Amino acid sequence: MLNSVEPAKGAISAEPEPITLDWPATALLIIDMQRDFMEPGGFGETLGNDVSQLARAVKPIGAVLAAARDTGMLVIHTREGHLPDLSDAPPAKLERGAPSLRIGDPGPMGRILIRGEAGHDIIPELYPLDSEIVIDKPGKGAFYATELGDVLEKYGIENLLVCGVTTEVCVNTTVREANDRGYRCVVISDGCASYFPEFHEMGLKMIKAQGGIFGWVADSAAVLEAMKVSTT
Ligand code: TIU
Repeated sequence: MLNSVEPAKGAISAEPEPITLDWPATALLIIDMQRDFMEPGGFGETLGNDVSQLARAVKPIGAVLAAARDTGMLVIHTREGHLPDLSDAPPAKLERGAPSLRIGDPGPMGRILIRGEAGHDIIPELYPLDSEIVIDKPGKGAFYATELGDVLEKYGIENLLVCGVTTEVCVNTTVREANDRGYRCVVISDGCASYFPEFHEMGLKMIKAQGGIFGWVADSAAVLEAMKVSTT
């Protein structure tokens, strides 16, 4: 190939450049694959969104999750949501916009974006195993007001494979938080989705631009190939 460097064996073919990860120091971080965002009647739809836009991320995430489980990689799932008394929900979030239902209102899957309700839980296809870590977060970023930083330190994690929804909101916010804390983030492009396809595309571009200003972007096939080569 002209003007291109062959990636090292086991490297992920990523943009802006291939990256080789120390796999024991790598975790899979799956952001907010909750019924509230993915299914009709949840928080995402109350904001006026077409939730069917997010379905495309489920299969690629499922494939990487299966590989991570096979290799014993640390798997962390996050969920955005609030305590039933809304004490962790700032008025600025509760009052925002003109949704059809507000956070805490009763909906078809229970109270909107409230911990413990059916809509708050993770979709069955990607449901966490008992051995996996679930981080409940009140904000868009997974580090804000959570134990995520302590968990990553405890397990000696330096690198994150990041996927989930939505690309430009909770995925991007979390990647920016992680990048400032010194983690190398590889965002799985087809394992993320947005209600707005153009925001998905730009959200990924923002991460990998300027030499990877926030991290790297690779598709699930590239991540799976590197995981396979590294463990065989
Ligand atoms: N609305 C939207 O695109 N996303 C969120 O509110 N939260 C997450 O991205 N999880």
